[in-house]
Amino acid sequence: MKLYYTPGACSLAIRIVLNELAVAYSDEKVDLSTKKTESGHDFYQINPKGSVPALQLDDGKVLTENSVIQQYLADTYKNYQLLPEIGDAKRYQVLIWLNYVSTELHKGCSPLFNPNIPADVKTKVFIPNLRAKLDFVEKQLQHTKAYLAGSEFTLADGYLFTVLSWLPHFDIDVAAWPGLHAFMTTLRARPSVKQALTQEGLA
Ligand SMILES: N[C@@H](CCC(=O)N[C@@H](CS)C(=O)NCC(=O)O)C(=O)O
Repeated sequence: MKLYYTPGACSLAIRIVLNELAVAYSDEKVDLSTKKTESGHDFYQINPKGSVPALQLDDGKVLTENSVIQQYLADTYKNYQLLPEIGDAKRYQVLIWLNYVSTELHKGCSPLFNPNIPADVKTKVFIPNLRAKLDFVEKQLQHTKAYLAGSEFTLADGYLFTVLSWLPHFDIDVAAWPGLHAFMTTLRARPSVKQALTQEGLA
């Protein structure tokens, strides 16, 4: 397997899962501004959407879409802690949070990275919107006292860690939410996360 990634981007969530599974994989960096891979290939030939993550399987097929790649990995390697098996009601709690991180938090951050959106629109619209969603996640973490879907680390948590790690770019201090702050401290100490940060030069 080969992970196409950009350091610190949402592809970090896939690397955390790969590290949790302790499976062998290679990786290649993608420059999102030029859409070139580190070895000089046109990234659009690998993922026509031009976005990371992309996971190339050993048979050459390429999987895209972060939460789908995560489900593929957990299901393929039968890691029922990361994602409980079909038929287990807990699976859907994990998927609810995985989807929430993807569609509300990750995509709530995307406009804040967009240099074409005026600063006052970000301040008046997108930042308050994101803060409200972080308030919601804070309530959940206060409730579980641990991870998004309960007392066990699941797929949704590595993805949440990845998205929360972007907050300093928007001058949002995670310390304002005690549950999120504690979550970040716990995750930073987790071997799969530590390894991922080192692999991407972010430790
Ligand atoms: N729908 C995709 C979106 C992934 C995404 O937004 N990736 C960002 C990096 S975090 C990216 O590659 N942006 C550059 C672009 O889309 O051109 C997914 O869920 O995997």
